[in-house]
Order: sequence, then structure tokens, then C-alpha cells
Amino acid sequence: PQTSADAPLEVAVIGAGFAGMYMLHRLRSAGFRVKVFEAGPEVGGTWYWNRYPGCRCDVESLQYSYSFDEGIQQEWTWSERFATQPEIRHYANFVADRLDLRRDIVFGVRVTSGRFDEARNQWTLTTDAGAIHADKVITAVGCLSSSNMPQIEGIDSFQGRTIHTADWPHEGVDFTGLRVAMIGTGSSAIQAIPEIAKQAAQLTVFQRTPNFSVPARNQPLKEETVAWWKANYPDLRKTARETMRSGTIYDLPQKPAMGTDPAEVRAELQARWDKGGANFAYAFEDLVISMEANDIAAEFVRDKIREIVTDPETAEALCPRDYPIFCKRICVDSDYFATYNRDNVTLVNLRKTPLERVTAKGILTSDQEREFDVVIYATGFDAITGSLTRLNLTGTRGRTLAEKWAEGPKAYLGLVTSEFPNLFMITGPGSPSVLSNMIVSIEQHVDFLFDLITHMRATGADRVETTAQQEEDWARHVTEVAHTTLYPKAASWYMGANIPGKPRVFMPFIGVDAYRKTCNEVAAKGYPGFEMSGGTAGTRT
Ligand code: NA7
Repeated sequence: PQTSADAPLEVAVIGAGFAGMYMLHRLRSAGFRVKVFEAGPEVGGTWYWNRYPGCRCDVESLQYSYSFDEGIQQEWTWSERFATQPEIRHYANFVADRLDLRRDIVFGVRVTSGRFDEARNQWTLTTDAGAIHADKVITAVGCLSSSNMPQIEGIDSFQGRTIHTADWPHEGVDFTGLRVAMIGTGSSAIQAIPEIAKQAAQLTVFQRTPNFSVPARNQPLKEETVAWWKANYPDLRKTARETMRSGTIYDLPQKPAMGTDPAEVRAELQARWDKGGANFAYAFEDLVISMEANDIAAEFVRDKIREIVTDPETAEALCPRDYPIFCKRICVDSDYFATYNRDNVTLVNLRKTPLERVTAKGILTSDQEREFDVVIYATGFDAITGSLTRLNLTGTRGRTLAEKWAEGPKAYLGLVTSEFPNLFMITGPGSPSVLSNMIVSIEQHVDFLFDLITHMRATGADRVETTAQQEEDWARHVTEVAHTTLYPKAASWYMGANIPGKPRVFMPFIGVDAYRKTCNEVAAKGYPGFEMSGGTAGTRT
């Protein structure tokens, strides 16, 4: 679409979410021939598709936005502490207007496969609307964009309505008078449940693993708060970029919980619980290092659940015990636990009465069949790698990414993978990705790739690739860093544990600041690990 073999692009970007939009802006501003190919009809990526009721970002709105353009951050005004999906979608469209991005985005085109031509050092992407030829391909496909539909027996036999939270009907759903089932209790479910419960006749939640959640304490943003942030944005953005782990400004811990007076520990946790949001996760330095410290925070949340939920059996069933708190992404909710006090909401504990099958009328657990009008699957994503492997890209050894990564994904800095020359990934496996503020990571990746591609242009290099050794070393480093924390103790989607058969490898790199420093050093040294050839770049070594 839009291109032919006669006029190959210098760069084809896949995906027009926040990553693809900024990548386009940077490359186009420097005169590169670049186009973005987007399956949806609009910009926004994950914020275009995920429209379930209650959908919000769990990073505060003032920090979940682009920092690269002073005009954009001054002109746009967020209305709430945690932005809703419609507001974030509106923001993405505002940026697309402001930078006139749409003229170089081809909408409604899904990349279905791709192959690297060794003779031309060029990619050919196959789409449902024809072929694209491009010297370089940059994937901007998101980490949470391939939804996961579980393989439950009888799932197709249900005669009512089936909906996945990540593929929500655009016209919305009126639940008035309906009997609704919700499968899953991850972040999506925890946001949607309180909203759907207000409308549905009955809501039945099927829970396999209870999750930790902290209150959002969402509220409209005060004018003076917004004004203060806008006045201080340059400094605040810098602080966020350089902050310890996440790329988000939190009240950072001053000391470890272990060795601190237990009353003081409790008071600090309480203060953060009252303030709301993921600040709770940063109360003490050792919360994801020491199991004992972690247990204190976990028990604090379990106590809150017991306080909030009036039925003791439901409260106990909601208490998470399967993994250390914070080792799956902490959920940030608005009245989630209190929703179970409503007469029209029931929790089914699948640990006691396992789900056997979906039937024509509803859901059969080991003890009974319940009938529903709608079944909602809030069952998450094939995270981080799912959207990459689904592109069906074939590398120089004839293997697809899925085949190459059968034992786990390996990508140098999470950006490039051997056998796939001239292919770059934004927020790929081995980068901080989902363990960071995504927009902060996206900006860093785009800037790095922009510099790399500009360097190639300057030297005339037409091919860049990494080696198996290089990505192996990086993957080992990612794993070693993860194992200095408690994170690998949770069977999380960070580990690929939510998808049957997916290799269990800890995928994100823990440490935004260390990662950024490594990338800066690599760039300063002339990109060791990125082997370039052609032009003055020399032959491959
Ligand atoms: P998650 O966090 O992966 O949650 C998926 C939920 O679905 C989780 O509770 C799963 O239980 C449950 N699930 C999955 N398959 C089944 C089956 N077969 N039966 C019962 N329950 C099942 O996805 P979300 O969309 O909520 O959140 C993903 C991220 O998006 C979130 O962290 C934010 O960053 C945004 P399990 O834990 O596997 O027992």
C-alpha cells in the first residue's frame, strides 16, 4: 500500500501508538522517507483498542505524556489525576493533529509477514493490502496489544455475548438488566468490575489468582497543580528520566523496612495508602529485595481487604498469597474491593470450585452451572513478545522470530536481534518496557534509534545487525539483574507464565536509569554490538 518496489521506504514503522507516532515525527523531521502502517483506523494503539468501562492509565496523567515538545506539554491540559482511556485517546489524536502525523500513517493495514532480502539489504513486508519495501523496519507494536483468549473447553458454544476487555465494542455495552460473568481479576478486570457492577443486574467474578491492588484516589486535577507542573516540566521530566526504576516520579524510599520500627513502617504504608496510586510500592528500599519486608507490605494490603470486604469468606478469597506483592504489576483501583459488598456482585473462587467448561448458557464450575447473558474475558495479553512474533518476520537463516525465540526472546538491549538485520524494536524484550513509564521508555528508545539510523546515513552503512553472542550476553544480564530481586518468584506475564507453552524467561530489564546509561555509552562508543556494513562503516566484523 502506498509504496511500490520502485520507491522503497527508508524506514517502515509498524504501529501508530505512542511509539510509532514519535518515531515518525523524529525521522520525518530529519528528512527520512518513512511511513507508519497501522492496523486500526486511528492513532493511539493500546489506548484505541482497550475501551472497557473504567479503563485508565495507572501512571499519573501529568507524567504519562510526551516530554519532547514543550509546545505540546504546555498546550495540553489533563483533567484528572489518572486519565481515562477516552482522554488518552484524545491526547494521542491531539498530538497527531499538532504534528500533522496522519499524512504519513497508512491506517487499516495489518502486517501479516515479512522477509529480509540479503541481496538488497531490504525488508519486504506483506500486508493485507499489498507489499511494502523498506530498508529498515521499526516495530512499534506495544507490549500489551495481543490479547489472550484462554483455551477453555466449550468457549465457542456460549450463545450469549462474548467480549474481551482489550477488544471492546466501540459502541459501548449497556449492561442494564443483564447477568454478566467476568473471567479474570488482573488490572483490566479490577478497573472494569466496579463500573459494570453499577449497571448490571448481576455480576459474577471468576477468580483464579487474587491480585494486590491499591486505591487510586483519583480526583479532578486542580488548576494550580497543573500550572505548577507546566511551569516546572523541564526539570520534572529530567527527574523522571533519571529516577531509579520506573521513569516516573514517586516519593522515593529513604530507608529499608527491615530494621525500621514496625510502627513507623505501618505509618508510612498507611500514609501512602491514603495518598493513593503506585507510590505505595516505593515505601521502602527493600520491598522487592527482602521477602520479610515484602511480607509486611503484603500483609498490610491483606488487612485492608479484610477491613473493606464485609463477608469474611469473600475477603479471604480476595487476599493474594500466591506471589510477593509488587512482583506482578500492582493494580490501582477505584473501589474494587468494596464492590464485593454489593448485593449484585458474587465472587467465585476457582481455587475451590475450578472452572470446567463454558456451556451454551453460561459457565460450569465443579459445583454448579451459572447462566449468563454476557461473558467478559479480562484474561490479559501475550505480553511483550506476542505482537512481535505475530508479525511473522523471517530472518536470514529462514527462521521466524517465533522459531528463533522458542526458548525465550533474546534481543541486544531489547532493540535488535541477530538474524534480523535492519529490524529495530521499540520497547522490545530485554528493555525496561513494562517495568517503566512506557512513554518515558518510548522516547528514550526512539531517540536512540534515531541517532543510530542517522549515524548509518552519515556513514553510508546499509546494514546493521547484532550477533548471537551479544544478545546472549545481554539476555544473561537481564536475568541476573532480575534475580537480584523477588520479581522472578511471581508466575507473571513478565515471565511469560500466563500463556501456556510460552518459555519462562524474565523479559523486562529492571532499571530504567542503568539501561539509559548503558545505551548512552553504546552510542558514545560508536555502537559496539551493532555491526554495520556498507559505506564507510566497513565490512562486517
Ligand atoms: P492480566 O494481568 O494478565 O490478568 C489476566 C487475568 O485473567 C488473571 O486474573 C488471570 O488469572 C485470568 N485468567 C487468564 N486465563 C484464565 C483462565 N483460563 N481461567 C480463569 N482465569 C484466567 O491482564 P490484564 O488485562 O488485567 O492486565 C494486563 C496489564 O495491562 C496490566 O498489568 C496493566 O499494566 C495493563 P491468573 O492470574 O492467570 O490465575
